[in-house]
Amino acid sequence: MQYNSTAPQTAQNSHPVEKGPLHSISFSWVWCTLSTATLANVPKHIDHFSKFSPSPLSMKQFLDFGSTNACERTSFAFLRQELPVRLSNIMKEINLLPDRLLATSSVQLLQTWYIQSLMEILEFLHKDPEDQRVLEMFVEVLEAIRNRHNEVVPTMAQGIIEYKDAFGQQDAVTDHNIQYFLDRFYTSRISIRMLINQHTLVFNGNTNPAHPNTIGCIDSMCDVTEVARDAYESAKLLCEQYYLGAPELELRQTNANNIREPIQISYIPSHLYHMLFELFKNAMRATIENHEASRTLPPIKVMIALGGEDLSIKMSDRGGGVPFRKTERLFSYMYSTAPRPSIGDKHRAPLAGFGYGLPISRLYARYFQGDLQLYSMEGYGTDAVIHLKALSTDSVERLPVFNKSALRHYKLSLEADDWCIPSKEPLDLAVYRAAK
Ligand code: W6P
Repeated sequence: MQYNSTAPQTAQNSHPVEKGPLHSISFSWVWCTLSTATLANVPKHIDHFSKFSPSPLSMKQFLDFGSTNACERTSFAFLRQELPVRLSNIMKEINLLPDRLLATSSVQLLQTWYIQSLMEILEFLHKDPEDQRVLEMFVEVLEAIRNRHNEVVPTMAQGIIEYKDAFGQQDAVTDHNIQYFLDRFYTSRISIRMLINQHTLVFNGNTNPAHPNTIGCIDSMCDVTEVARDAYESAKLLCEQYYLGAPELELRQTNANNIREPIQISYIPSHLYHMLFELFKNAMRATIENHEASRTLPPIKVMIALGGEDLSIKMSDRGGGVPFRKTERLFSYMYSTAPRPSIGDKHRAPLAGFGYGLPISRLYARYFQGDLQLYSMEGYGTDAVIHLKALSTDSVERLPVFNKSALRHYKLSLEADDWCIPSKEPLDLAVYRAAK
């Protein structure tokens, strides 16, 4: 089974809400592909559309839209408003990044992509939804936009590297701000690609005969166990290539609703696969590196449980674990941004982590109101748990919105901590005894 991302759309109105102060974007030579008149209006458009809050869609809305009365015109009318809203909201936040990060060529390039894509969608605001050629052109433009943004994650990572190289490891506040921004930025990207994928897949007329329950990139009967086995097999191949062996998989499951039924939920198989593949790679690497001396490898144990509200997946390894103090780092973009291996770098393990794999997997889980958490016991192993919503009515997009409260996060400055700093020196109690 292939796990290509997909996504649909639904009709909903966005409601204008009061937002924080407006920030104009700065111009740069890289935007020379757009006409002067268009360029001059960019900040105006961003200001306008960022005043709307994104409209989160539920899994059920995505599914309804793609199935029964799928209406391309309605989808088109929704997207030509909603995509500019989501793009403009995050463009406002890009502009709040530290000046020295904003000024890197990577972030500048990335901004040109966002501006170009925004302007291309705005072209459709005056076009007639009843015209079939308009609808066809829209699909083509969306596909071009998706391709334009393919390299956003490594490009942004490159910007962070340039920033780190120039200014050294940053303080905790910068680190926090970058974490806050990237979580929102990548979530926004996931959601925009979801919308684009659903529209282009649903209205290109090609249903997948192997998966009749698939609507765009959503499988209304996504078999979680099957995806877990697939992810295990791919990670195992990589692992065997590099380490000449791989831990076994022990998979158990329980369906509390009906013990005989397979575990199926409405979900995006590619998102689930992405998360599980990432967790398997980490678990395998930890297991092998922790058992180099022994001849047997402890298996990776996966437990899948479906309840009335949650679908939970726990993956347990005996890879020696991570000290509690360091577990947060596994999700830190700043901390895990290392220069990309040059082409032909044979020394880099294919399983080498942690990169952006874990933080982005957590974003996938959170995107539909789930989560991904790590519980590690140093000296023993790690449990990684994915919680997803079992009901399609609970699976609603979790989207960032640019407002006053978001703005406040970026304006946080370095203040004294409100918790004491533990002294490294032992307290000299004799001083107190003498004072009595
Ligand atoms: C480890 C570190 C880690 C991260 C994610 C998943 C599993 C594991 N195991 O030792």
